[in-house]
Order: sequence, then structure tokens, then C-alpha cells
Amino acid sequence: MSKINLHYFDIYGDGECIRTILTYFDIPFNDHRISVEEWKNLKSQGFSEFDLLPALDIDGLRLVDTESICNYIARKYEFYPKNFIDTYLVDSICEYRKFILGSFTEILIGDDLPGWERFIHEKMPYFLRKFEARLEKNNGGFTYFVDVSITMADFMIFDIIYNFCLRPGKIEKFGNIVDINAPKCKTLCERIINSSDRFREYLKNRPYRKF
Ligand SMILES: N[C@@H](CCC(=O)N[C@@H](CS)C(=O)NCC(=O)O)C(=O)O
Repeated sequence: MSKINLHYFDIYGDGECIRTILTYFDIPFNDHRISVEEWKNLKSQGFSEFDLLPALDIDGLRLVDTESICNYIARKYEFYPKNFIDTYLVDSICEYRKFILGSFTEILIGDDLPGWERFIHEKMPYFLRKFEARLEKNNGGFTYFVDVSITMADFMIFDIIYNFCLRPGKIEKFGNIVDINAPKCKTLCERIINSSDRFREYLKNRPYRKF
């Protein structure tokens, strides 16, 4: 098996859902964290096809674009749905998450922590209620987003809810927003953490980052 190498900045950001999926499934990878200085140099050398990170080296390829990378991993390791209705259910959740992150990019670029907090207080309740409603449509919200096993949709929602609102350092301020608007999504996040020892340990030990 070729060595898997994830190239991303030393933040959670777009790279963290890739780290999550690889860690959850115990797929060994090298977590190459790139400084802004190093990136300038790599970018000028055409390191990544679209001059953006994350990039993932796998199967002799260098993949780009977060969601396409996650989809590649999902298909390769067989947690991508097999029928087109379930595929739609996964894809629509992933697209919606991307839309939400898009409204957030300026905050990240500006390293704007107060802006982040305003976003969570003012905008997240609405988005959380949408996630909750979709989750409840499948088995009453007591399993996963699609059918009865974990898919990309669960990882993407985990990424946005846990990393934005529920991880240590965020839960103290934003936990109640999730409790009020998306209690079943919160339970889903706990289910995901508790279903992989390796992932649970990873979350305990990973370095704290603002974003
Ligand atoms: N659609 C791309 C967007 C990636 C993106 O915006 N990457 C940012 C960091 S999160 C980046 O590489 N910025 C560095 C630059 O523009 O030079 C993806 O999902 O991978």
C-alpha cells in the first residue's frame, strides 16, 4: 500500500475532516502540517494543482479539494452509499455544509475570533435545526444520517458541529446552542466518538487550535 500523506496547515480548518476520517478508520497517514512560510515556497513550485490545501498523496496521486478527497477515501474504503438515493442524501448534506462554510471564509481568513462567536450565536441555530430535521427523518435520528451505518454525511456534520461548538474550549460557550437546536446531532457526535477508540484518543490528544 502506498504511503498516505496529508498536506495542510497547522489548523483544523478544511483538513480536519480528512484527518478525522483517516483516523476513525485507522488508516495510517503522515500529517504534514505546513507553516505559512513553507506554503509560500511550495505554492510557488506548483505543489498543489489548484494552489490550495489540503492535498492528499494516495495511490500514486496527489488529490486536491477537500470534498473530492473525502469522497475518494469513502469510495476506496467503502463507506460511500451504494444506491443513488442514499448518495443524494449524503451529497446534499455535504453540499449544505460547504455552503455554510462558504459564509464563514472571511472570518477564517481574517483570524476573526469575535466574528466566529457572532456567527455561532446568530447563524448556527438555524443551520443546526436544519441538520436536526434531516437526521430525524432517518430512523427518528437515532442512528446515522443515511441508513444504519456511518457515511461522509456523518463525518461532515461531526466536523462542523463538534469542531465549531462541542470540543473543549468551545462547548463552554456554544454547547447549549447545540443542546437546544440539535440534541440528536449532539448524540450522533457522541456516537461517532464512542465507536472508534483510536478516534477518541486522537480527539483527547490533538493540539488545540482556534479554527
Ligand atoms: N475548495 C477547496 C478550498 C481550499 C482552500 O480554500 N484552502 C485554503 C486554506 S483552507 C488555502 O489553501 N489557502 C492558501 C492560499 O490560498 O494560498 C477545498 O475544499 O479544498
